[in-house]
Amino acid sequence: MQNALIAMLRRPKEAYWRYKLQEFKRLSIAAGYNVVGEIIQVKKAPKAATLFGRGKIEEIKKVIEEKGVDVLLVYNTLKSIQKMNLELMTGVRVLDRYDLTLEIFVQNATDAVSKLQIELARISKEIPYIRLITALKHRKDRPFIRAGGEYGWSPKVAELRRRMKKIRLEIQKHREEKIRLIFERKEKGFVLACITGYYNAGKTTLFNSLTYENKPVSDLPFTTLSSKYSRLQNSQKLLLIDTIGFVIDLDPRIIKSFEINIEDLRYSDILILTIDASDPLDWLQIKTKTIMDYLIDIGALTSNKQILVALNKIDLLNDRFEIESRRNQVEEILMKYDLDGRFVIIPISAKKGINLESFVRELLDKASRIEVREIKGF
Ligand SMILES: Nc1nc2c(ncn2[C@@H]2O[C@H](COP(=O)(O)OP(=O)(O)O)[C@@H](O)[C@H]2O)c(=O)[nH]1
Ligand SMILES: [Mg+2]
Repeated sequence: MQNALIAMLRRPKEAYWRYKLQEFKRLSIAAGYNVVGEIIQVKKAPKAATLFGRGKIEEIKKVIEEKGVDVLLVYNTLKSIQKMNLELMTGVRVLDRYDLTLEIFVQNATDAVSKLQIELARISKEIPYIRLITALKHRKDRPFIRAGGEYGWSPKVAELRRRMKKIRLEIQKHREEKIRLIFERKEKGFVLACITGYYNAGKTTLFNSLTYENKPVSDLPFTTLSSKYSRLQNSQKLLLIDTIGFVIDLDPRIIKSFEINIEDLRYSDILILTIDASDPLDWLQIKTKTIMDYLIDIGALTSNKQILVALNKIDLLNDRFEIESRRNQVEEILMKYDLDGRFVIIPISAKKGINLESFVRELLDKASRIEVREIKGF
């Protein structure tokens, strides 16, 4: 196992950075690293060429030497020049959160489409890096000629661009097929209920306990990459879908490269928003807001969508009052979104099987409303 040092640059007034750091640590572990330390720099603005300041880099170098670090994991998203300089200065491999997320994806991807999507995300990050290296090389070869755009070209980049184009076409084909399948299911009379939420909220646990499935469950991010489908127990019509989980500060480029999985969220009739009720209150609030904004961004919160909130892991709360208080907090946040009464919050424990009957009752109730609507032709 490789030793990793985590480094983060945060603004003086940055909120929730402790949780973010904690989450980044989970990502690092999920990618298979042994985290040997963390270094944080508090700074108003990052250094253009190195992100961290000179003194901080010296400190990082010292830890790398002392603890036998193989790779530096940087919380922030690095520009190509920053990544290159940090690698040169520290002598170890440098990954930012984008690279790290992709590493986990690579390890967990089982199907061809996920693999293609990952390759695309990889190449789009690799191109500016290669262009930078090429430009610098030219500058060294011909010190009196200024490096201009003309040096940005390299046969490798051209090849990657061709590959990108090919992958895009391929993904587009898969995507059209996927959308066709979704509509075919709808025409057959299925109601689609898509489980969404943060990683570790208990989405897959809920999916397993409502179906006859036994999909892998884990407390690490991105265990579930491609969507899984299964019928609700004792139901002919309700199809449950388990989807990829969200993490905080998710790079929009990564969301975009996982476009195919997002179609499930867009076209489902019901969204089951799974929330970990055992999180500290402020973290629960920011996560709930963030996911609502993501859902709006990707076009999943259309006006016809029914929302069922699974306030999960209530077995970890102290008493009914605490459950009620969490429920009120979530309700308060959701009231700010223009959902006019299209949501219900049900406290449950997916793992312990608490309150699942009422959850299923609500789910079927929502499903029946969708059927009525469709028959009436709305
Ligand atoms: N205590 C408790 N743990 C749960 C509950 N639901 C899920 N978990 C645990 O939370 C972790 C993440 O579960 P998983 O279903 O993989 O979450 P996902 O990432 O949202 O799919 C696992 O360790 C589960 O055993 C619950 O209701 N109560
Ligand atoms: Mg899962």
